[in-house]
Amino acid sequence: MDVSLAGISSLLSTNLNKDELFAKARQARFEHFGNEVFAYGFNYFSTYCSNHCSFCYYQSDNAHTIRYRNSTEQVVEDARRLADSGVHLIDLTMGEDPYYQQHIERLADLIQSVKSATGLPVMISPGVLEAWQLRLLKEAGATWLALYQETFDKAAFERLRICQSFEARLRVKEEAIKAGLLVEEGLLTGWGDSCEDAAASILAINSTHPTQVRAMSFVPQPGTPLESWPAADSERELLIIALLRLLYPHKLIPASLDVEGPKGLEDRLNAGANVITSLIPPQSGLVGVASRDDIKDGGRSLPQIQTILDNAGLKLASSAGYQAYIQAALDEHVRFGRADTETSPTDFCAREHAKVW
Ligand code: SAM
Ligand code: MD0
Ligand code: SF4
Repeated sequence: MDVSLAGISSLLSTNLNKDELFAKARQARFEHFGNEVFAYGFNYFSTYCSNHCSFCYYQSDNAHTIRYRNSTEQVVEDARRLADSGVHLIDLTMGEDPYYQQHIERLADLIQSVKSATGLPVMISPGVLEAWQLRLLKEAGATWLALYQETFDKAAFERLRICQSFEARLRVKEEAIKAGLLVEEGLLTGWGDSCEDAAASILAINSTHPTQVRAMSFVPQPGTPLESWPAADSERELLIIALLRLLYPHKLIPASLDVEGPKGLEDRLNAGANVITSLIPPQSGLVGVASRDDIKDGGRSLPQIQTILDNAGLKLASSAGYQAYIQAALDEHVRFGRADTETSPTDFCAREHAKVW
């Protein structure tokens, strides 16, 4: 495969022999993971956000948005339901909600409560945080930070993530790894990005040392500047998933239920994805990020998607298998000197003080 910018860009633009590309991606997944996949429970526990991302339903200017902030009891109850359904991880996602961002101990308490109630690894998607906050959340029990750059083109980033810093968002991921967290990196596609834009981001995505990499197709949202934009053709997302698999065969790559729901799952698995994400407990009142469909009726629950896994010849990995994978990834960060060992938040802050006083 020609992995130059031109080569990847032309693969995306012509999608020639896409079935052959998908078959190669499935083979690469099999060589690293056999026929096993992982499943992530999703808990969007606060839809308050102070940001203005042009693509996002939860941006602070959107008067249409259903705003809620679930109680700790509710979050723990939903996490328990997800854990009982057999997921490998709980993903706690929020808008950049000042209630949590300005009182980070509240998020730390929430992580601790979910961790002790489920015993599962916890991914947090809190937006941009300071290094000391990341260390506090790691100490509270978080394993992952999910923070998607969307695009590695700075000018495009600034059109998508209005008034946000491209560099700051990159830096947070570096600090997260230093703090001992794993990172999930992500691309948004179908917002007007060219094949060359997408190819450049596919090649740049590994620069933040992510252990998990994703692509999501843009879904226009009511009440946002891009509401009248055409919905992305998910074909591009499938090609990106396959290319990510071939370029980074040992990484975790999501098939998100949050773009097309269960009906889009088989295609994403057949493109080489190995993590089903955005599983949401039915009747929980929880929402997705891009799609709010298929939730109430339980369409985004593990029992509902079991047939799709069977058809794809795939099965859920064991919890121990998932734990072993993430531990190996954490060990790799230490081995390559990316993660500080044994630095507590207070030691870290003392060290930062010493630098400036
Ligand atoms: N507030 C946190 C943040 O921005 O990182 C977490 C919220 S959510 C997980 C954020 C991600 O969802 C975005 O980075 C984007 O990749 C994805 N997303 C948001 N709106 C979307 C949309 N309309 N279509 C597709 N993906 C979307
Ligand atoms: C998903 N809806 O996995 C979720 C969300 C955030 N860490 C994840 C984008 O697709
Ligand atoms: Fe807020 Fe995140 Fe949505 Fe941006 S993507 S508006 S930061 S919830």
